[in-house]
Amino acid sequence: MNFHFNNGDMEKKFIRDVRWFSKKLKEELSSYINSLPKKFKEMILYSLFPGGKRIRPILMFACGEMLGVDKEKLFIPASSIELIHNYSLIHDDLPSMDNDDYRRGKLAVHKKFGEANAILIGDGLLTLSFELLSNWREDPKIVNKTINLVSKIAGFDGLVLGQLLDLADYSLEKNLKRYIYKVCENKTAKLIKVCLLIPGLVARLRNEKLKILGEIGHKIGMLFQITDDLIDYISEQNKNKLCYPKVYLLDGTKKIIKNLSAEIEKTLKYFSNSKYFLYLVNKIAQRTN
Ligand code: GRG
Repeated sequence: MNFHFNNGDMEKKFIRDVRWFSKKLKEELSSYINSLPKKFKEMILYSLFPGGKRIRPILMFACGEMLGVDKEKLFIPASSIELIHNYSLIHDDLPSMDNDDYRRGKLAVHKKFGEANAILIGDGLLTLSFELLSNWREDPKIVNKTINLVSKIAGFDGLVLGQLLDLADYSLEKNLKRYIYKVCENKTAKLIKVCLLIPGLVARLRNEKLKILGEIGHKIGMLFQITDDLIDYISEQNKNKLCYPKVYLLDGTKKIIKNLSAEIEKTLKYFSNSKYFLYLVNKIAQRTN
């Protein structure tokens, strides 16, 4: 990718946005959880703060910037997506799923507070994400469309399907490449795609442009997961896990990453003011952790 702007400034903007989002999320949540017993509040806050990279909400804001939608307007759906993402990680770490003891450099929620609490905190975050959306002060048609999209990708047309496929035997889907694509698309890409579709809806894009945005979102989502597979593979984590480098080998995987990045950059020509967005895409493609 070619960069004609100062990456340092873009990184500062990214860090500012992450801080802005995290602070505002904590404030927003307080009205929903303040009356809970201290122990329960502690578990919720532990699972969300300081949090991870916050790449999904920031991608949503950067996409909004491209379309002339202020990030304030997108704060509620961005929070909703971040809660769903965090719920999925809490459940993914459970002994019955990936059985991971650590997440983001600290004990996984089930290790810190016990398995039953981790299941319940995950369930609570998932339902809270929809409560937030239902309280979003936006055109009711856009709110309704967003709830419809988000509920689909959180369930059997997205995360849950991806996780079911991931836990199942890959012989379910005879073709190995097709199987790994489906896992990646459902487990990761669809949630990221929605992060672009929501600003598109708020900006009232016409269907053709919304479709292009969806395609970019899908490719960024695939790019994110394939890069994640590559990082895990190189660091020899999850050695037995089926992943892109296992199927396409290292060179093949790097080529897929390169091609996806180039295709995204090319399609971005349909949008103006895409500097920050492009910076994030590049950050995803080149990340090492
Ligand atoms: C429905 C329980 C359930 C799970 C759905 C999303 C998912 C399937 C499982 C989560 C585990 C996982 C490896 C998902 C793939 C997407 C991914 C790489 C998640 C990690 O996202 P980051 O790197 O996390 O954005 P941070 O910590 O930065 O927020």
